[in-house]
Amino acid sequence: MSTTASKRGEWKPTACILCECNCGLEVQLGGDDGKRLVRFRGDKAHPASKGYACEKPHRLDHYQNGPDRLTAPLVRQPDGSFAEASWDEAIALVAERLGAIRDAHGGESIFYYGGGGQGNHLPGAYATATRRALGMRYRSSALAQEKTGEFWVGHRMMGLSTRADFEHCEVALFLGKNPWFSHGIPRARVTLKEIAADPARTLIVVDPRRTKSAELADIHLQVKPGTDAWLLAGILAVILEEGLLDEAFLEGASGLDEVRAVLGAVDVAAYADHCGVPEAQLREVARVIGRAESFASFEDLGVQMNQHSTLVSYLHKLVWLLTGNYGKPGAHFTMPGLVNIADGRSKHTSPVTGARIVGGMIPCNSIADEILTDDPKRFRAMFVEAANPAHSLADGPRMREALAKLDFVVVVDVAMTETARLADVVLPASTQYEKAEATFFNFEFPENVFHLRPRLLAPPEGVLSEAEIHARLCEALGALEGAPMDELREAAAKGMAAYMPAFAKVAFGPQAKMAPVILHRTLGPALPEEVREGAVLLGLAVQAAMKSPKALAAAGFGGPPPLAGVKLFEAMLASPHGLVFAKGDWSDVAGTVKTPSKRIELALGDLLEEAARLAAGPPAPDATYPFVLSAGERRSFTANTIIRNPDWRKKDAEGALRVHPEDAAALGVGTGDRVKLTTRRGMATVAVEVSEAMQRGHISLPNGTGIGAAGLHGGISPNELTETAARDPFVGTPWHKRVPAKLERAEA
Ligand SMILES: Nc1nc2c(c(=O)[nH]1)N[C@H]1C(S)=C(S)[C@@H](COP(=O)(O)OP(=O)(O)OC[C@H]3O[C@@H](n4cnc5c(=O)[nH]c(N)nc54)[C@H](O)[C@@H]3O)O[C@H]1N2
Ligand SMILES: Nc1nc2c(c(=O)[nH]1)N[C@H]1C(S)=C(S)[C@@H](COP(=O)(O)OP(=O)(O)OC[C@H]3O[C@@H](n4cnc5c(=O)[nH]c(N)nc54)[C@H](O)[C@@H]3O)O[C@H]1N2
Ligand code: SF4
Ligand SMILES: [Mo]
Repeated sequence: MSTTASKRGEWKPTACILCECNCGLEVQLGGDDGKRLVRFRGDKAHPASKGYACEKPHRLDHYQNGPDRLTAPLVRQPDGSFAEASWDEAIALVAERLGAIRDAHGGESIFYYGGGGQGNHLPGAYATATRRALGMRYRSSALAQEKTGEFWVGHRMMGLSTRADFEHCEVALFLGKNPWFSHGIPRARVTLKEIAADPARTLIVVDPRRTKSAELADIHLQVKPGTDAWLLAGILAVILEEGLLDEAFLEGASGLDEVRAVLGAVDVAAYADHCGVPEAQLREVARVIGRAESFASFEDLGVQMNQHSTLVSYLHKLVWLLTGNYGKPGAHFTMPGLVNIADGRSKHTSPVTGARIVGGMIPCNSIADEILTDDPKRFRAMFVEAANPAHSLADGPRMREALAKLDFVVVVDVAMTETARLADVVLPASTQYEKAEATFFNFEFPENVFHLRPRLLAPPEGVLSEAEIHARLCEALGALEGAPMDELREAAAKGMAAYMPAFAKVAFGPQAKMAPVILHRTLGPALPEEVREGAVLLGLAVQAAMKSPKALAAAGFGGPPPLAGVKLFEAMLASPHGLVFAKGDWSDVAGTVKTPSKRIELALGDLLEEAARLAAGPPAPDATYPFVLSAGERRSFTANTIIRNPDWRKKDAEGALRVHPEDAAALGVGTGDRVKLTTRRGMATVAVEVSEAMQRGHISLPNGTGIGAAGLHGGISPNELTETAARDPFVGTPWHKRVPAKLERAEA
């Protein structure tokens, strides 16, 4: 009998999938069919969230039982419509078409996008097998429109990526981040309130808006939009000028003189003026940071999707490095993740436009350029999984044109999304509550947490997990031929002691690249149904044991790597509330720098050159488009496009445009009135919300709106207004927070 069948009223452990925190939840199933998610509570047994949850997960049933659900594979017909197909037909068609494109143009002409969103990263792990089976070389995901600049800078300065310990810091800073609504750190609201309430601790928020996080803060630096580079350069100049450096810490770093040559020369008063922050306040913040026992800092979209994004990531790191805030409690750390999701290495460029690839990802803003060209190296096909690029990438119309030009597009999703509607084949996936799921956002320290969530429900007829989809694709492509599948299955039935040696032969043989689907096919059937899709974790657990033996041993997973890995794997399967898989030690982090020189590299020549150019001041505003539009604010009821039913938004159903009272008055509009919003790329009519939180000249639209089969219900789609050319010169990240815009009163 399936243990998925549950008694009514029983609390079942799972997690929220609406932001990267993936707080542990307990859920009760109900409704007429017992398939509704009816009651929720934070899971106290979850080692990271410890019972915490915000208001959003109470509406997760809108995801599980949402509109636009896909229930059968769909195949595009000659007349342009979709027809349902059997799985055998659909898989055969995808394998045949992608196989033919590979044979004609090489696997590098097939582009992979997605692999996981806020709650699901196992598809990405299984997809590696399909990518290898087809010889696919290029891929990307949403990370390459937000985090690649930060990763790249971290890699060059320290050889690694970092996060910060807000739980224990004396001074906390949020730069272009509104954690009250967007979270991003464990138990965000509790942590923010704790810092704010403690007179010995200081909360600093840098945001042009007076956000809820800014209201809580001890110091709100209300910068002019897009001017954070001047603010940070000014803070660094004060740190250098007033000797707020941590000299002992900097003995392990190189390049201070080069940094001083550029940033020591900054005119602090002029830079304060450029960013709109009073000089005295800027100086005070430099001192508060420089004198703090510990300082934790977090940058997010407000700066990462803005002018100077990579430069800001660099200057931001310099602030906490010059003040010695790495490798001690309350400061920054690096953690032993299961998968290096924050990989900042850059070895290659994109095939057509030569865009810098970071962590293996092509900049999202370059994707359309790699397709809409006659260059023979262009992408010919795209495999999209658990992502909605037709909606989420800059310049929606151009992205749609690019998708239309491709010879073949396959989309794997739970819902009929804006992207799926443009596909040749749509493959319906089970939801994150109908299969085992997990994420690889394992950013906690010193106790690093992993949560394999058992499925809550059996999937409906006609949909499959990504594990199964990729296994079938690899089989159809002939990529599993010669693999000892029967032998492995028999070994799995006997237990891990028999399976491991049999699997080791595969792992070191020619079939190694198919390991994810081999695990699914052979180990999967031996696992409990609720956690079956976790089979791929065996490989990752063994790799983690090889990479971070000390941290795993400290969490109870010691011994030789294969044994430690199996122990960890079995614990993952048996921990429906999540587990601590690695325990770090601050004294180890202190010495951890992975640059070739084993020293922290403070001076990055290209970025110092860019910093020197700040002296010219901000660009003059565009007279035609006098407003700065931030296109994609996180609000109480936004969650990317994960929830497609607009009814889930209790407030702000339309996703109003927030406008300063004086700007609204000048236009003669009030809350609820409609305005015509025009950018260089597009035009939309949108409802206004007059908001004291805005500053003059700055307007803000939510993200994740403007979706649904019936057209644009639930607000407007922000990327109808953005353009791909507005991007960072180093890693191509979009400048969505700084879209030049014009506002007019809409005719009634
Ligand atoms: N509720 C909710 N939470 C989410 C999500 C969601 O959709 N809804 N999405 C998740 C995802 S995918 C991500 S990446 C994170 C993003 O999380 P955040 O980055 O925190 O989210 P945003 O609201 O997009 O941007 C943060 C702030 O940047 C400010 N900002 C705009 N321009 C500037 C500027 O020039 N300088 C500075 N310093 N700040 C500026 C905005 O006013 C805004 O308050 O949120 C995650 N959490
Ligand atoms: N203008 C503007 N654009 C933005 C942003 C902005 O602030 N402004 N924010 C950007 C950011 S930070 C991000 S992260 C992106 C997010 O954009 P995307 O990465 O494109 O993804 P999501 O909107 O999170 O949608 C995830 C998709 O996964 C599907 N899905 C859910 N569960 C499953 C599952 O179990 N299996 C499969 N196969 N599919 C599933 C959902 O139906 C949805 O289609 O948007 C970006 N776009
Ligand atoms: S903080 Fe994020 S993961 Fe946690 S409950 Fe809220 S939306 Fe869900
Ligand atoms: Mo994101």
